[in-house]
Amino acid sequence: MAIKDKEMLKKVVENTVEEVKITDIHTHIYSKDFGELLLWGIDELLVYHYLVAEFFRYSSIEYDEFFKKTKREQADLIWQTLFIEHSPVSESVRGVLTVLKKLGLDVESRNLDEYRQYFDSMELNDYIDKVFEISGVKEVVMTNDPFDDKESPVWNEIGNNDSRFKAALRIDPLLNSYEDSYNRLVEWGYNVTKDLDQNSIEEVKRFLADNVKKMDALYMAVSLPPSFCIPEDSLRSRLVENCVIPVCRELNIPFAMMIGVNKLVNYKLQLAGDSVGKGNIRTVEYLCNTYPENKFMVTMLSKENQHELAITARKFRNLMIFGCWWFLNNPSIIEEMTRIRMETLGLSFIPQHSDARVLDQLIYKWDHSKKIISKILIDKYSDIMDNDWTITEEEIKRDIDNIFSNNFWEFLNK
Ligand code: HDL
Ligand code: ZN
Repeated sequence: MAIKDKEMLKKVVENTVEEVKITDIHTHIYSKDFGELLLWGIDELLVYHYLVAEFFRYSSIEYDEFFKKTKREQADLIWQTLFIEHSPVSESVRGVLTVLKKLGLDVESRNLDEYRQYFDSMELNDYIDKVFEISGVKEVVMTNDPFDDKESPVWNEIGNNDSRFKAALRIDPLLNSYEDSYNRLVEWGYNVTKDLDQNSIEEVKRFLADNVKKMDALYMAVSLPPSFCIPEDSLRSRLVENCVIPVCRELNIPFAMMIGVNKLVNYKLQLAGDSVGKGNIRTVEYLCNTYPENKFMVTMLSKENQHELAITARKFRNLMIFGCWWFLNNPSIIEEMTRIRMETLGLSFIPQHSDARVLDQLIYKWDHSKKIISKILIDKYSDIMDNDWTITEEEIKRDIDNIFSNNFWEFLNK
């Protein structure tokens, strides 16, 4: 049915975005099969590394004294500092309130123990269903690391039995510290050497293919420093061009590069200790140009990389850009990035992923982003209506299904 006026437009876009079934293409959550690796509940929400970093801005407690505390004790400290002693206005802190409100809890009570009782009463299978239902997420892609000693036994003994959880093969240790990780491959029966001779190249390819098949991984992924550069005289450059690219092409899966992480600038903050740096867009250009038969998914961590990344996506149809990653996942930046992308690429990109580390975060990360994306879509449809373009409800649903899910699956199946 044709959209008659701007009031109808607003209602249709907001309702359609509210109802859309989302494919969340990058998360750190796990299906129930992975046991304690699946984090959920109020204390995990409170000790999320985004809140830990913010907590230390107010607290003079020694880092290791904090990390020695139990999660509950850490959560108590964070609740008192970031919610009670200071108003919870930052994105990840207010996100906790969004989760509580969407779950129907009494946010006004500020009663942490009451919230704990609610989560303690939850049965995990039912709670996973509830979180997917409230957030509108239909499926998530996990981050699956064969070098993780807690995760790999699950793949070897149980496997993933929840079809809502898809796999992605994460290879940071292989690409970013081969000199340390190669001996793990030797342990696992891959005949590789530290200097990555030709036989090692073939063995690394076998390792990659074996793991993609074991996990049924949808793509291969790696996070990379701002200095990431190809071609260059380095093990990482050789591994990407001689191992990752050929195996991804052979298996017809994308290679996802997440560029711009400065690891552990403050190691005492542990997971919260990473920072950001501007990446080199020339390397993205080089890979997309040199390997036209390969598919690349790219997200960059620096705000300063976003316009050139969008322009690069205009040059290479084998490049799919995605998400407002990590330090960019703030309303002011999501709005700017999504407007740049929609004005530059139309609807041929993936606007968001949650990066959720705690199951319940799906609720707030998607609630917050859907509101912003709705607003931008209304503006863009309104602009074309001003040019007498008649848009229909069906076309709006088609577009929204595309950016929240189909663009990903169609890119995989190209
Ligand atoms: O490397 C990554 O996938 C990042 O998302 C890191 O896991 C980071 O710690 C994070 O959780 N960002 O949201
Ligand atoms: Zn991540």
